[in-house]
Parts: sequence; structure tokens; C-alpha cells
Amino acid sequence: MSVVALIGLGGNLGDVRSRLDAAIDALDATSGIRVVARSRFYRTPPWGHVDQPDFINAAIAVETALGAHGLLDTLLATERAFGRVRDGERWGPRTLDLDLLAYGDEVIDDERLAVPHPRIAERAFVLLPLADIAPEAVLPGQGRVTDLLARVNAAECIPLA
Ligand code: A4P
Ligand code: MG
Repeated sequence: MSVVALIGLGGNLGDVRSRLDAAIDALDATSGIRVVARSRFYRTPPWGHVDQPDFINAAIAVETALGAHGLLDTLLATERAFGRVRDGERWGPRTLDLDLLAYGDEVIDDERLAVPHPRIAERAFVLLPLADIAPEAVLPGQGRVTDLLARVNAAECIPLA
């Protein structure tokens, strides 16, 4: 039994592109996870606290035999392995951020996990890479990726060569 999950990646400290590449490879090498699609990289202006460096964002689709919470644990462990230090500042600078955007068509909202990720519809830096890999995906409670993307301002998010 395998489920397709969508994962958002981002960071804005150090050599982010290399780190995102390495994180994607590490996830693909994890038992029970296979990367089946990856987006382009985008340079995106910081959302939330704007007084910090630009981010690089991407998205991947994986087929996974892990449950949603097991997959979240793997994402958190991968963040730690790639040097993420949690200093408690929400929306502050980070080396690697991995968000579970969607897990099949499941809706989960408990103390550890909210899926689909609750803020996708507001975020061009999530929707633009998602539209590369899953334009027709319908996020339960939010809508179709291309429809959501049409409603945000993505003009300042630049695909990298
Ligand atoms: N958690 C609950 N649901 C999820 C989920 N679907 N995916 C819990 C991942 N984690 C989830 O995460 C805190 C806890 O959320 C986790 O331990 C998990 O149990 P965190 O990554 O420490 O929180 P955060 O990232 O500081 O806060 P938040 O609200 O998740 O921030 P985001 O949404 O990750 O945003 N601007 C640009 N341009 N690009 C970016 O990538 N990222 C952020 C951070 C701000 N501005 C940005 C970007
Ligand atoms: Mg996060």
C-alpha cells in the first residue's frame, strides 16, 4: 500500500540549492520513500518576517509506505540532519524547512500534524513549485493547485535555471 505525498522544501541560509538537492536524495534513500517528481527551484521573497534573506523553494512528490506521522518524523529528522536549529523564532531564517503539504487526500488535524498544510493557499512560494509537479491536485478544503495559484501574486518568485 503506498500513498502519494507532496512535500514543500525551503531555506534561506547558506548554499540552499545544494542542501535541498542533498535532502531530496536523502529522502529518496529512506526506506519506504521514493521520490517520483520534483519541481524547479524558485527564488522567493521572504513571507512572514520580511527582514531576512530571500528563500529558495521547491516541491517534491513521493510515494510512501509510511503513515503520515511517520513521514513527518522522517521530515523532522532530515531537517535536523541538515543542520536546522530551532531557535523558536517562527517564520525566521532557516537552513532547511520541510513541510508535509498533502498526504493522499487525507485530512489530519491533531497536535503534531495539520494536513493539508493550512497555509498553502496564501503562499505563492508553495503553489508555484506544486504547480510544476501536481497542477491538477485538489487539496482537501482548499482547492485545485492551479486555481489557488491564479489567486496569489507569484510575480516575484523566479524559477532558477
Ligand atoms: N506541523 C504541523 N503540521 C505540519 C505539516 N503539515 N508539515 C508541526 C510540517 N510540520 C507540521 O514546524 C513546527 C511544527 O509544526 C513541527 O514540529 C510539526 O510538528 P516548524 O517548521 O518549526 O515551524 P515553522 O516552519 O517555524 O512555522 P510554520 O508556520 O510551519 O512556518 P512555515 O509554514 O514552515 O513557514 N518565505 C518564503 N519565501 N519561503 C519559505 O519557505 N518559510 C517560512 C516558514 C516563512 N517564510 C517563507 C518560507
Ligand atoms: Mg515548517
